[in-house]
Amino acid sequence: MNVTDRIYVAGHKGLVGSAIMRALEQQGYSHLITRSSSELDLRDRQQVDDFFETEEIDYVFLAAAKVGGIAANNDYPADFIRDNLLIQTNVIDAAYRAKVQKLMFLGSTCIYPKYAPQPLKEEHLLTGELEPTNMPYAIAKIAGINMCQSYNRQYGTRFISVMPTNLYGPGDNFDLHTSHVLPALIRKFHEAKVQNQPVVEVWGTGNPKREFLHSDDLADACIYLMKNYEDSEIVNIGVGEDIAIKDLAGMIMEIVGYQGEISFNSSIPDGTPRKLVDVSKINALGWTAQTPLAEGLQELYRTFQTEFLVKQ
Ligand code: GFB
Repeated sequence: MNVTDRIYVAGHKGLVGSAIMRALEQQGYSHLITRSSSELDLRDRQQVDDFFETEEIDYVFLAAAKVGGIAANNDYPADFIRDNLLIQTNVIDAAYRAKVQKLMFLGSTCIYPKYAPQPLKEEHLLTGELEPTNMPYAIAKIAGINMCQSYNRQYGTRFISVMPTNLYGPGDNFDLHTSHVLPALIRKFHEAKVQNQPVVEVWGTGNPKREFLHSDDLADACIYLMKNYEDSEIVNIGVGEDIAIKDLAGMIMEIVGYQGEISFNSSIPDGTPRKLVDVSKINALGWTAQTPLAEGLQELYRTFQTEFLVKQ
């Protein structure tokens, strides 16, 4: 990938896409192509075909997707499977027909089987039952990975797929119903502090474990793999360490400076018990995550204050 190549970042306003944009800009890439969803509806095949026909794109980061936390996945299953299947099918197929040099598809570690052995190795995909709360999302993402592999096999394309662990960073979603756990807890503890609430509710039992990767680290890994990885097999992107939700709540409580109590609402699902990724493959390829969780959480709290609170 040369600095003058024409690079399309699909989903450039999202958590992942915006991080990839920042990293590409910093590294001097000068032909970045973007479209907002109002300019180009990726669910519309004709619009996507017209866009690829006119733009002469060399590289694609396919970071456009409908995403959300455990509640959003559970409540909007039809939207998650339909929108993701449409977006990825349209973009992958148009990229093939427009002869782009290379495309990266973003999977997720939440599409591994619910009870896969830990740490999750790339070969564990499709070896067991999925987590019910996000099965529609997982089935769409698995279809996307298989579509890239099938196109490579039949058409000789260079489409690669990566499996990021749970992400956080600038541009995160702080909506309490649709967000992931990190932004949700930052907002809940902050609001409880300023409103002097005695108790903060954390969903589930607090026992599930999750691994968290800063979106800037993910972007760095994606660009690194776009330049250095050619295989059809998926690659995990993570830090290789996880934390129980109850310990995470304790860390966030301290960062925010909240001094009340935590209550666990076990009537809300825990989701997958654990999804620690095995990062030995990406480490062996020459990439390692850099941002420690404590540092990233402090930054996310600042992001919440500067990006979210000021708009309230
Ligand atoms: O981040 P999260 O929504 O996504 O939840 P998943 C992680 C864990 O935190 C779950 C618990 O066990 C939640 O029950 N949790 C505790 C909370 N308090 C809260 C809260 O206030 N808000 C939220 N959201 N969670 C998603 C998938 O699963 O992971 C998506 O559903 C996606 O498809 C994403 O791939 C990476 O890790 O459970």
